[in-house]
Amino acid sequence: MHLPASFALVPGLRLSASSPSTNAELADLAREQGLPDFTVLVTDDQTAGRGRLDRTWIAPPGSALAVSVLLVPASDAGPLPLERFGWLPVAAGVAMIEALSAVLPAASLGFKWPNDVLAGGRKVCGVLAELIPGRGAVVVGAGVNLAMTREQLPVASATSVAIEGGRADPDTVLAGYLEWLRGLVARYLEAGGDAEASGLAQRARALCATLGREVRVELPGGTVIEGTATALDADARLLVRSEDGVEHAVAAGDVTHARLAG
Ligand code: BT5
Repeated sequence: MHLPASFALVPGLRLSASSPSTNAELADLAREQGLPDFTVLVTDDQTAGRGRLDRTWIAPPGSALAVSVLLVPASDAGPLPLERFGWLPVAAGVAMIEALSAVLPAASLGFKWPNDVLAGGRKVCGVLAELIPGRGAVVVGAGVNLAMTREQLPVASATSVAIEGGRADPDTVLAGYLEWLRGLVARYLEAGGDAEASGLAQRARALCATLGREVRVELPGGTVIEGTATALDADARLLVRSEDGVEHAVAAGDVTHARLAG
């Protein structure tokens, strides 16, 4: 892969011909070597990609980018408190949407809370944030389908930049993503982990296709909540108001959007 703009932004970028999982590989390196903040590992051939909750992320070689970024979030006030880490994968989703808007119509892009970037209502990118316990660090991984053809789609709910009619250029998307992610996270930390003050919350709300929708949320334990997604709270949790008027704050779960009427 030829990635001049990405290397110009992140000179230490680690480009791998192949990796089982860029998240797993970067987390191992960080544990062994204590890598600096914003170390980036990229490949276009990920052979054992991970999704959330032991699910798999599948992309044939050359059809998609797998990019993982090590974040060690801290400001003058000290390390970012763990409960504020929830905004980091949201920042990754926002950054990917901003990057993809260089190659696809911005109006077709949005994200399904917490981690699916959608193009034309289908999943073009998934984000997986994995904490490195005891280090105050997190690996934020994103898989984005670029040149993937219809025949290569792993599931019917997926799409790619090429299928949506966009220019599937890895360097444009990667450099845009890294630049946006670095900027969004820096502003978030400068604001002391206050997503409203940094502007991240407003941007996320504007791009979140989940807010205002009727949703079904399956929590990791299997409990299901149905209701209206009303807001993102100060820790990036999704607030869902069920029919009985109770507001539930959801930190992790699988969201299904009900179809819009009409
Ligand atoms: C995710 O999980 O969407 C997170 C995916 C994160 C992948 C990146 S790639 C770089 C880094 N290294 C890793 O090992 N992982 C990260 P989840 O919400 O659990 O969604 C997983 C589900 O998405 C699967 O069960 C499939 O239904 C679907 N899926 C799998 N591959 C896909 C693809 N290429 N495009 C769209 N959907 C896919």
